[in-house]
Amino acid sequence: MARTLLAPLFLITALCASAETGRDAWLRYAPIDPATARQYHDFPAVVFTPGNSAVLNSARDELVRGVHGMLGRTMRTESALPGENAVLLGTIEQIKLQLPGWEVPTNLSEDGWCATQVRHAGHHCLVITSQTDRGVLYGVFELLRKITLNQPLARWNEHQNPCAPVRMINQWDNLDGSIERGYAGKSIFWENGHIASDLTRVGDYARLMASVGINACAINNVNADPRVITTPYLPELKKVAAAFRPWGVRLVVCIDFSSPKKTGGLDSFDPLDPRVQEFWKSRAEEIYTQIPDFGGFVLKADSEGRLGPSAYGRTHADAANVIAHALKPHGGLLFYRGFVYDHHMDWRNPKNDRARAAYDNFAGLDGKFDQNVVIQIKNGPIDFQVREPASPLFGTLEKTSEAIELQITQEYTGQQRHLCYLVPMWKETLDFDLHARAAGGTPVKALVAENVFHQPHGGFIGVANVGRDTNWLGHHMAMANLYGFGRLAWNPDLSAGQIEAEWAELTFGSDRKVLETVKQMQLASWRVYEDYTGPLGAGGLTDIIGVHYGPGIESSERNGWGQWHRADQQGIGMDRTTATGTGFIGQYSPVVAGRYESLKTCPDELLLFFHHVPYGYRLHSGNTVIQHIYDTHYRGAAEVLDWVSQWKSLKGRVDDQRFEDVLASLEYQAGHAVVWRDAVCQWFLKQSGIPDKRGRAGHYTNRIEAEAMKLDGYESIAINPWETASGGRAVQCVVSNGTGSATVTWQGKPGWFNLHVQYFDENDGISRFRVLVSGQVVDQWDAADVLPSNLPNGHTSTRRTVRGVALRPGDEIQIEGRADAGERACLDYLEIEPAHE
Ligand code: GCW
Repeated sequence: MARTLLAPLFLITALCASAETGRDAWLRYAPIDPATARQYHDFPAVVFTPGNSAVLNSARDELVRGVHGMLGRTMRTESALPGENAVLLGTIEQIKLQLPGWEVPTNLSEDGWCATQVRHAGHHCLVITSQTDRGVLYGVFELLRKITLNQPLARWNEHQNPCAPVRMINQWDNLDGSIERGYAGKSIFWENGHIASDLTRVGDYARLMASVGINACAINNVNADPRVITTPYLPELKKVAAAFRPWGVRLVVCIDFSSPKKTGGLDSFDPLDPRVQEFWKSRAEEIYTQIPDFGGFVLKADSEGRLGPSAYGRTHADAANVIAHALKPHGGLLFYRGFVYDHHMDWRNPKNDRARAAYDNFAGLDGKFDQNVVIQIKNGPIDFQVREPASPLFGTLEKTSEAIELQITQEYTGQQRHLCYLVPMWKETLDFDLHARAAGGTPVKALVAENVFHQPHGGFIGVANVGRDTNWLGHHMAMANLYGFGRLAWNPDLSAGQIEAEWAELTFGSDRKVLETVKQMQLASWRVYEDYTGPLGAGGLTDIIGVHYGPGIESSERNGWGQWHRADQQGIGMDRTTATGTGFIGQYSPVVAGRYESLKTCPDELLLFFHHVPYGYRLHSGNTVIQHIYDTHYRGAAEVLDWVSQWKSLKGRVDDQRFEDVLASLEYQAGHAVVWRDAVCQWFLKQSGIPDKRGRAGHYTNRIEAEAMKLDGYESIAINPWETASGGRAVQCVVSNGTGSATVTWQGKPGWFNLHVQYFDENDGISRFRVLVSGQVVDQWDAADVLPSNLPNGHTSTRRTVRGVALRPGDEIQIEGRADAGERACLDYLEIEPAHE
């Protein structure tokens, strides 16, 4: 008997015209072109789901929702096998009961799915099946993706198995609702010390995760608050698990190793103390009583001030195993982070090297970890820098499950204010052959995914840090990284281009010009970001001991954090050779080590990661190191500027809201890329004393320094670090809450010009600026952005462009600033360039 359902809420909301806010991300299900839709004319009108579980219901409802959105048809849902063509969704066992004699035509691993066409009683069935409910859901998402991408379905027979069982997101959310290294607002999980009262966004997030095959999520910071696993919090965690469950996502939490002492009433957290063992056992038991499908724990120990086994002279294996042992009876995993290093290292000792730490700490423990321990290893040996080689630890652990940790949140790559598509970077690591001790190639993707060494729990872990901002990550384009992470975790053989093409069409529709433009920007963006921020594997030149955003070239030196690039007046780079350096290269297998050790074979892009060379050293490209620094920084900044005009050409082809959002981001990025370019070029010019042979670095022909203008109410100040302001200086209002003006008289030719005003938009006030030409206001704005500093520096330096201003000789150009609260309306310079547009 047919079942009549009340129209689900989504159908009602779908009928109301809605703006494209980005909230739906790549699951928009926008109507497809009627001409293309014709190929789906025969798509069944009915969906039948023999089983009845939360996940299968999600699969069914998602199918109805997607088909409704894209094809404008509302599928009927049936509770018995219908006597007409239908889509059948169910596990293999369930489908067998419905279609006697039917056999699944292929081998499926857990979560793998199969789509197949079956004739039954004269009718045609599209069967989507799997061993698990979750796999069926994944198959439905694939079907909907195919419709969005206009791919034929009539003879769709396909199966896919995920490359690895672990496909997990980590969120670094704190219980007070803030997010460590999160750039898109407050936590969707936590507020005021508790789980958020409204978990709608959590359910939506789980849906996004499921759509790309992610099956677990850790919802609190690895710098963990020990309260999370205490009894009062369990009912709260249970609510999150319930919001995740319909989407097949398992809840995982991060723990504090000293919990037995901090919250367990013990005087010790020694992993070998039986009372401590009992503590972990009882925690696990209590959690699993409430949340039977709980995924496990993530542990950051002995790292960046977190307590760990070293407090008792115990090993990481001792620490991991005491907890893994407690989780084992319940099927839980313990993710132990390989990110262990000493952040008080003596920088004066040239043999010290943070890059060595993960290997030095873990390689010797291979074979000592319990089966349900997974070592969670960052892609590179340092810390998510814009360019790093693959961590040698991947190739070394043979008897231990390992997962690669990738950073979706752009901590060191522009914090979602800069467009930077990271999939090409991840692919380089995943495809890199470490020549480990196994037959055949051993690219990182095989080591973590295909279990070359037959370890059971390998996979992928992505640090996402989505927040409450409507579009999840704060920049529409950044969602390609979240999407791409999930797609790679499912199938690391996909190319960066394939993933980008899918994502772009799902996100923006099928307009060829839009797709082509987005593709060019996305695929170039990592290289472009690297171009204007950091050279040749030296790492990012950002403010290492601060917020990791703007330039801060010396911040990495002369401290214990170990992100040294060792740039001085003669040269730059870390000598990590075995011959004369820290010996890090010796952690790689001989083939790889040989390639990096020799200057002849070391690739340019990692030269300064492995070697210290003089500025005049000639790269394989033929350029000298110093000239490469100048050239790439100018090239990178110019490319971002070009993106602005490319994007503008899409007006009318992308919905207004996302068009304007992306345009504003790109314009900001173009300005900040100039800040980066100038900071790096100024600094290296001064250090090396070697001029830019193209005459750009240090010479800004169209620029008038604010401190050189006629000042009234403004005073000249030094900026720290000096390289983050043009000439090291800027001006600020003399009086807080006062006003100032900086004036200059135009002495060039008459014509149309663009005026670039470089000012500092701190987060401790909202100053107001006006630009006047001979008394007429040509622009005004509030400096209302919330950039990560309350000082004038490279984090806050911002560019405002006033386009198409007519200037005649003798015109007075005046910039007025009105200070507010702690922000003194600081100005760096004015740049005047002929308008070509
Ligand atoms: O890169 C560093 C980040 C820290 C982070 C740490 C880690 C959560 O700056 O914010 O701490 O890595 O990965 O543990």
